Amino acid sequence: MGLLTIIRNQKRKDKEIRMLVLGLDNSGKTTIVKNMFQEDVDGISPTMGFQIQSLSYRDYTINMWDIGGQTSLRAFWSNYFDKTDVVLWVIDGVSVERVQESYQELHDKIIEQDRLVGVYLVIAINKIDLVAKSELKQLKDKVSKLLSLEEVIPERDHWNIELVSGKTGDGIEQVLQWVITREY
Ligand SMILES: Nc1nc2c(ncn2[C@@H]2O[C@H](COP(=O)(O)OP(=O)(O)OP(=O)(O)O)[C@@H](O)[C@H]2O)c(=O)[nH]1
Ligand SMILES: [Mg+2]
Repeated sequence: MGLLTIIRNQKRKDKEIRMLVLGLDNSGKTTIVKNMFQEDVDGISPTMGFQIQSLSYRDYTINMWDIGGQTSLRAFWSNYFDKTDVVLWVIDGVSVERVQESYQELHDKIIEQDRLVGVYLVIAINKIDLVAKSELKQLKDKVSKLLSLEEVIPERDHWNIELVSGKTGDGIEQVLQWVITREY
């Protein structure tokens, strides 16, 4: 292998991003990931373990780890933490009664984990196809206030909140765009 090839390969390797897709069961993680791959988003079953898929996006390869969110599976999340660059935390935007549970799990299982210090965090408020357009801003404000990320993650460029729909694909481009414009 020539030197140029080695350098080129190294560069390509450097552009790999490891992203964990986490959040409560039924929040829509698998649906969002399938949408990113332009796969059929109907008839998806709960994820019992995990699935890895690599997405080529612009110059990057995003290795996405879609992990089951059921209560019994959450104890295993930490098995996947090593070398993580980004956590995509998915919240069901229409399941108001579970937003508090989501907040609690985000805190306990992600933000307070020493092994995830410095990792970028993107929150996807999902299922916005079920929310009236006129209520979207209010929804985002409400979730942002509840999460109060500016208090726990002082670096403002380390977290972001987007409104998305895994069904229609709305907002997903913005999530990916944000992810690839971080510093790795
Ligand atoms: N209307 C609507 N439904 C959605 C959306 N995203 C997911 N769903 C539905 O929500 C349910 C759960 O979706 P999944 O993608 O399986 O959720 P998950 O977070 O992967 O769940 P676990 O694998 O159990 O952790 C399914 O019935 C999806 O069709 C969305 O953007 N809009
Ligand atoms: Mg799933």
